[in-house]
Amino acid sequence: MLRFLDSGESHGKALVAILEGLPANFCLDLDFVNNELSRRQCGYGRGNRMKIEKDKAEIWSGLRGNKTTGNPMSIIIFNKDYENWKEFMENETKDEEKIVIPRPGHGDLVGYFKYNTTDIRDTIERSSARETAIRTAVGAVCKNMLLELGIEIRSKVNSIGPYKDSNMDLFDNRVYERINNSDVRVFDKTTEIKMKKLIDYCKDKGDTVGGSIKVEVKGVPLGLGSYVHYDRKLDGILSMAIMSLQGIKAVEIGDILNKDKVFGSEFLDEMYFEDKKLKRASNNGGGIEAGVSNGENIKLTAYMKPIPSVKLPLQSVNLKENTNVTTRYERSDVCGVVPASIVIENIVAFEILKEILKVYQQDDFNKLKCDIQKL
Ligand code: EPS
Repeated sequence: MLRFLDSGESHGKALVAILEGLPANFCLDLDFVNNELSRRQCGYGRGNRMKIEKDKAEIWSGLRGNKTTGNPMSIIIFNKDYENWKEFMENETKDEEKIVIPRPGHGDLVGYFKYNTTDIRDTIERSSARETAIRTAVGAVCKNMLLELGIEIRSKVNSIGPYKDSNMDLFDNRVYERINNSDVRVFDKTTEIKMKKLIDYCKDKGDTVGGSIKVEVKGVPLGLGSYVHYDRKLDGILSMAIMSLQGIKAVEIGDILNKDKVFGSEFLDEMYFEDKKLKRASNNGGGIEAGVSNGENIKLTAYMKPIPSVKLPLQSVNLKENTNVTTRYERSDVCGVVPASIVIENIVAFEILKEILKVYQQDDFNKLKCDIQKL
């Protein structure tokens, strides 16, 4: 089974992961992985941390040359900012420097009580979205493999604050090029201007803003997931994985929130044969029926709340003194929706490859490729 564990603190030496269960004999393109890492670092609304880091993945095992061996793969990304935090990270915090005021919406309060810490910094270091760098690297290895199997994952920003982009075909290359060249990953230029103005406004005011992301997967074979048990349903597996991304509060599969398609007769994806090929009149179900991929594109929308580190003081508490106070400021991004779009592509890549390997059970990439090509 394909699985991974990752570790590392936001300002620690490095982020690391062990990815196990990859088939052997796949030629990995490390530049592809590093390109995903730099895509994750981009986007309007990023904070100053991204000026410090230039994320690069090193692969320390699981490859010979650039070929996978079937051995567990270890991936490492060094944190450049560690140099600035070294003293701090290697020593216990002095009492007067301990963080005891939680930010509403972050892991601060729950971490403080759950792990019985005296310093919220212990929680911040791991709950930080910095962890998404290593998760992106893991997913990018899978995404690279999926591309070789003819499966492609694309994404765009759907909305930031109240502004919504047009619903475009992500697999139209001209459309996608424009989205990839947009600082906020949208198609409409006027929407882009409005979104950027909103982010500037938030930055000046000391506030943050959320939004939503559309992801689509093309080329997924019919039959991933299963309806026989609750924990094998592909829609559940994908939404759990996306939900685990920092800040995501809802996941939509297909087009269920579309108020124009209320009735079954409007929403359901009718079938017909054309030139002996089974076709669908629509894809409102998002490519998954009864927890199983049906061969149509998988369509997902993820909804992200505003980042909890706001400069504007919010009402909070001092957990050491049991008093009412206002929050302290922690460096952060203004808007995390653009990087989340890239992270989600890679989270989905890991889950889709995992499900493919469950169905096709091949340890050799070439055999896996033959199986998929036969379909
Ligand atoms: C992030 C690194 C973090 C944050 C951000 C994402 O770095 P630092 O805490 O040093 O500024 O900028 O994390 C959050 C928004 C968060 O709430 O934790 C990154 O690498 O993407």
